[in-house]
Amino acid sequence: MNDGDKQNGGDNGGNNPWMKSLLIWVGILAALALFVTLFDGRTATPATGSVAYSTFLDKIDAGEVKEVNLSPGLATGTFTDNTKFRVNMPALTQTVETALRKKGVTINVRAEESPSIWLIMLYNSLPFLLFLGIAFFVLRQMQKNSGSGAMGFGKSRARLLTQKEGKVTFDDVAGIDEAREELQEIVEFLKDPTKFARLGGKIPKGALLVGSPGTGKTLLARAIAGEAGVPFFTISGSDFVEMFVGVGASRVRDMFEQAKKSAPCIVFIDEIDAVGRSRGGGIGNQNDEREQTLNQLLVEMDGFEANEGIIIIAATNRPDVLDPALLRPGRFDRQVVVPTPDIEGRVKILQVHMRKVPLAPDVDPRVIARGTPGFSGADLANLVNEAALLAARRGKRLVAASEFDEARDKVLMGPERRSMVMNEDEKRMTAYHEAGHALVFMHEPASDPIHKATIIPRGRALGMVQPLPERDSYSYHRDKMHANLAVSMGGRVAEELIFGYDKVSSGASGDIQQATRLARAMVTMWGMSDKVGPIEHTYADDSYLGQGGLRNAPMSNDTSKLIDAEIKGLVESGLKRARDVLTEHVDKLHLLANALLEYETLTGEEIKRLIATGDIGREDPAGIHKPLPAGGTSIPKIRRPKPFGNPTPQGA
Ligand code: NHX
Ligand code: ZN
Repeated sequence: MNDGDKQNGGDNGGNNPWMKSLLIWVGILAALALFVTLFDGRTATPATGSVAYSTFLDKIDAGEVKEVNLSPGLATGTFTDNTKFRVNMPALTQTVETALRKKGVTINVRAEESPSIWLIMLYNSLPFLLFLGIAFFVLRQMQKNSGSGAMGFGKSRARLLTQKEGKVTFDDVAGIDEAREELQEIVEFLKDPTKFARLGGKIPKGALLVGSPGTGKTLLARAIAGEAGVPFFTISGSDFVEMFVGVGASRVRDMFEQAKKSAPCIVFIDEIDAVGRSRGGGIGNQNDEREQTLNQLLVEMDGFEANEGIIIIAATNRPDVLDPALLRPGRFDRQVVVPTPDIEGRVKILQVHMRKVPLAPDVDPRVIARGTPGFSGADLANLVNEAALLAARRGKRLVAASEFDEARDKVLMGPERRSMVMNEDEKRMTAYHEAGHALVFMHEPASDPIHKATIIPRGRALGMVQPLPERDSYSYHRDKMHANLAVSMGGRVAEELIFGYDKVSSGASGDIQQATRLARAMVTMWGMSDKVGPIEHTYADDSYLGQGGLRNAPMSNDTSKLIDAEIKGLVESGLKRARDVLTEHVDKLHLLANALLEYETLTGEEIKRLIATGDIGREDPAGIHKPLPAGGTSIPKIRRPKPFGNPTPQGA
């Protein structure tokens, strides 16, 4: 599903030249200020022809001064030999004047040179102008950032999606059939409101799409608009939130006004939790503002008549934090869960995205879907894109299964680290560790089949064995749990068996963590320990199921000890099962480890064949898989039975 192509409206400023000219003007003003300061007569010092005051006095007494022009602080004039002079004067000029009078020198007095009134005004208003300029600049910037520059502060930033901006229909929405059907009804309402009104039915005012990120909420909303053929306004909850109290509320008001003008229409509010959080939490400005915005939203939703033809669709991935008032009938009275797709859903989603990609014949969407449990629509879109990019980089014309495989590993675990320097001993250790996992897999019928085993480092792991579940499983049984405990321990046991007690490595930490979590969940959540009984002790963290969160239940010391003992017992029973298998089949362990050292990656089928016949049955044993060229693994062209697996290093 092609989620997240939210539209960006047309406004992208376009006012840069304007901004530039403003900057230029500010610059000119600053230069002018400097100029005026520099050339102001009062601060200038006379340079040429200047004489000392004492010399000037001597010249007067000697009768050598012909004419003097007096101005405050300065005297200029000519001596009797017709040379010009300039002299700085003290404030009191009385003595000089008396002396000059005595000698009969012509005295001109010049009024203080006053700059023009305009210059003074300019000079005095410069700081103010500068400030004004900057304020203007900042304001414009703010307005621009707040979306449509032409509009005011309190205007809604809802954008109208028109048909030509990539029309989406329900055909583009795959893998979430229930959600789609639920919303198809809304399309019916919009197409023929009277049909429902006639029987006294009220068209719902709002629907809330609830689902994890990337599951296709936005896409679904756009599909409704595309199908109904009505205007579709889209806005994000965070668009309402502003620093200033009241702005958000006024935006809500404006948005509804806009919507009413183009009714029937759909208003889509993405990430509504940004405004719709439960009220009354903290204190402060930010909170006041959000509350007012939310109140306004509630008021507006109550305000329009049900048959006016405006339907509000909101999306969130946190329905738990929403204010209960929003969920009341008459507002968002329909909640549509958009789940992460199941295996069938993933197949359909992959098919949608693969439409645009030239595929090699060995690509089977179902196989990819099997290997990607928990992927959302957006994750799958990303996977297809990564595979296409990879194929392009390898210079291929078609995107093959090997590219999808590599893309998936890359998305889940990071890129391969072929450049990682590993010495022979480390390689051998890794090979035996993975061979240990693989061999236990083969001898535990309840475990998933193997997709592949590899000793090519990727992400944090030096090597891994990937299982490939046949289907998404919704329940998980005791036999499989025990099998997985044994499989997890297989790596560690193989290390110990081959290299000795003292040579066991630290690398099994991931395996140990996985086994411990599984065992803890078995004891404290699933009632799989006879001694503890079917009692929930959710003191344990339940991250094994990916739900996170730590809850506390009171528990006695004895219970706590018992639980720990039972967990230990379970993990150790896995250890024993692994040890039994690997001791009995050491020959196969060597065989597998050596094959891994030689080929680096083996498929599940190859491992099976190797154990059964002593040969992996590869068409070109020396070719395709030998020291690989930069660019990555190419999986050999044999029929691959059960490719792909899940993200954990060894599986379990
Ligand atoms: C290290 N890494 O840290 C090196 C680089 C024992 C052959 N010194 O069990 O790679 O030792 O079956 C999830 C994913 C720990 C959790 C990766 C926890 C990696 C992986 C450390 C193989 N395969 N261990 C494994 C491994 C290591 C580690 C993880 C994890 C090794 C083992 C990592
Ligand atoms: Zn391991």
